[in-house]
Amino acid sequence: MKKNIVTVIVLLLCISVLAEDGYRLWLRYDKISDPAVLKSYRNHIGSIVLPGSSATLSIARNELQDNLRTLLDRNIPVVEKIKGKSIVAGTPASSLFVRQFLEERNLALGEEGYAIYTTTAGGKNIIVIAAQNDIGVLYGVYSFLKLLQTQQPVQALNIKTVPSVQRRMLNHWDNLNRTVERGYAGASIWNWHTLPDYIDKRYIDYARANASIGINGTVLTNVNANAQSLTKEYLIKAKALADVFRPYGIRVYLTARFSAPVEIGGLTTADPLEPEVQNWWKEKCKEIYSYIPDFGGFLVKANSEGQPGPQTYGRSHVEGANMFAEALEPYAGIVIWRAFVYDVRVQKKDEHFEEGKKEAAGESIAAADRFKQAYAEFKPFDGQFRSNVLIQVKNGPIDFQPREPFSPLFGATPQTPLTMEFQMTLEYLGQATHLVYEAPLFKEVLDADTWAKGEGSTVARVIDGSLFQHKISGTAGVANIGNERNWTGHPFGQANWYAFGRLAWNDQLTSEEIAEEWIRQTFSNQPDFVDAVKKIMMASREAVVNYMTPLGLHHIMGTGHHYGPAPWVDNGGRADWNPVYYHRADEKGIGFDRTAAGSNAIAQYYPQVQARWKDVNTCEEDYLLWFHHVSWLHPMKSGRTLWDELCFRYQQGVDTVRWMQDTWNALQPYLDRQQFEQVKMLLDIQEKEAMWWRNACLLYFQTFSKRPIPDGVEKPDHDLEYYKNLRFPYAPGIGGRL
Ligand code: BDP
Repeated sequence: MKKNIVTVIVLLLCISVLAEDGYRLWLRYDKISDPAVLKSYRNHIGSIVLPGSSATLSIARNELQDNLRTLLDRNIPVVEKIKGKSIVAGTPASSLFVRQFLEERNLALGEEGYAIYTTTAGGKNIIVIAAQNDIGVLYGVYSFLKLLQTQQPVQALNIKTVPSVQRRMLNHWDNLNRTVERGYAGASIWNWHTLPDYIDKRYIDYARANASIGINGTVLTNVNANAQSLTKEYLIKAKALADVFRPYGIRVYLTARFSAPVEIGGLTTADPLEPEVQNWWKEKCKEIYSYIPDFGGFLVKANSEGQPGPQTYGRSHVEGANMFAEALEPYAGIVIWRAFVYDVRVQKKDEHFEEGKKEAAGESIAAADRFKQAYAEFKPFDGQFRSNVLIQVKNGPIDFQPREPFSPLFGATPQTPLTMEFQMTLEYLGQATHLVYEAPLFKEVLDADTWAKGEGSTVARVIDGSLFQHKISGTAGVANIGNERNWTGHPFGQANWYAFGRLAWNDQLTSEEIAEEWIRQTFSNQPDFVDAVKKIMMASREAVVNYMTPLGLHHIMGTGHHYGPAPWVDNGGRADWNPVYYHRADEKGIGFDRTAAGSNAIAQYYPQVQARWKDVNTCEEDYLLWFHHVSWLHPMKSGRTLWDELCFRYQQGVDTVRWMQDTWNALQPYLDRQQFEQVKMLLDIQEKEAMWWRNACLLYFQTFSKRPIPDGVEKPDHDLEYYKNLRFPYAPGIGGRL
């Protein structure tokens, strides 16, 4: 009996060790499951020739050897001499063969690009992974391993790829006490307390994961910055991380608190025009570069949501940003200055409510509209920033909503390079409990045409610098990473990290292609499984739009924590923190009039873009309530009234989640129990919350529309008061606010 119990315990332990807990991300490299594919790989891969002793080349060699061993279930020796079936990898400096190969083909691979070709050496077939620099070799190695993991043919390779954007960065909103602003996946992975002496294995695994998708920068600290991170003590800690990341091609950046010269420097002012302040930052940069010679630069949130900035001293964003730029210039560092700003004049709630009241009385239309602020503040400065300044713009004009029109700043500043800011942490899209694949959101924005220089002036071309011929380019994603075992809380959160990196490297990839790569590496190559999961992922973004904010509704989430529906909230600290400010529902209709008759925010777009949205009768329905206050009885394309359509969209969102649940449940045979159960439980929460969103929003909006919920839409199971009374004092993600 006792023996049996022991056996059971041992078995359970083995299962739990073997269980797929998500830690390995998309870098699993398990044995190729398809015997025919495995055989073909074994026939084509016989040895590794990867000379060179740099840290990066050593990593590349080890990655290749270690992972080929598990993928092919046999040892692939590292040798010096090229033979048939060799994989030859290197740069012109590390390998004569690669030098000749690149010279013959004249491939332009730039600083970080790589080529993977099937070619011949001495009449024998070999595979070459070639790059100009060591980091390109490492990228090429990960890319080659991906081909194997996704079971692609390797007989006739001719891949050549260079990144779309230069600075491909994660932004961590991590605080020094390990809380994470808008973090839903545990504590910060940076353990500042034990740095610099203790190097957590996670730091290395983090670097590997990022390098495998081409991410080459990380901002370690929250945009709501803490000056302490710039003290010597913390710089030494940051240096330890930079040392770990460097061989993986990843540079470290820090957020700079504008008032740091006062807070940690003992000065009485942080005025950017004061020589002593300028000097303080120059000395600080000198110090930083003495620890981290390849430090990327500063990310700055200034004069936004209470953060100090140049306006605190009567100076402009240009004066502030250029002060940092000058201090960083000798070291080739850059300043990434955020455009997520609020006009200081909009700080008093009463002003807004006064405007709102006037508007309701038909006296005047409120010109104030948070939508317009970033453009209004930054467009006039175009051409005035120093050449190492990038302006970082959130994808939409408000704040990471399930769907936003692209920010009108994209295309509006021909002389100023702009960085994209996406958010993987899903603050407003179900956080880490909803399955939402963001690549379609990213693509929708990147592919949008700004018309800045005629047709084809896409946001992607603004960002990659090609539209206006900028010398620097960048893209950033607010990380969804924490110390949860599987890194992102929701196992599918990993797909958003992955998709961000892949699109930063190649903005031409489709959402489907990226999903497929990720699924095959993360779960399984079984075609039926891949197809089904891809369908779930591709449907998920539209689902969240429908059950949260259909038809162009936005920012109607619970104030503060942004968890759950709260369209009724009207007592937030600032008018534009209130859902009622955004949906403007009344007896006549719903939506924010941003046409010439309203706030006229639409005028910030080029005329061809305005044409997409300016007429209530032809406006794309996905954006309708972003730009128009629309009658409840307005006829929609479906033939329904706006009210009925709204109800149907909410229901459709719920129905899609149920379809996702059914589809997932049918996939159980393909999955490890833990993987299956985890996602199943989360989808159950998602369904519950989708119903909550539908019920709460429809009941509330019905108090204005005064119309019945149409047949075919499930009736709410509680009354409006019930939903209004729900409280979430411990909702995640805000604990770390400074
Ligand atoms: C909002 C978040 C807030 C961030 C802010 C920002 O709610 O926590 O500090 O954006 O981007 O989305 O600065």
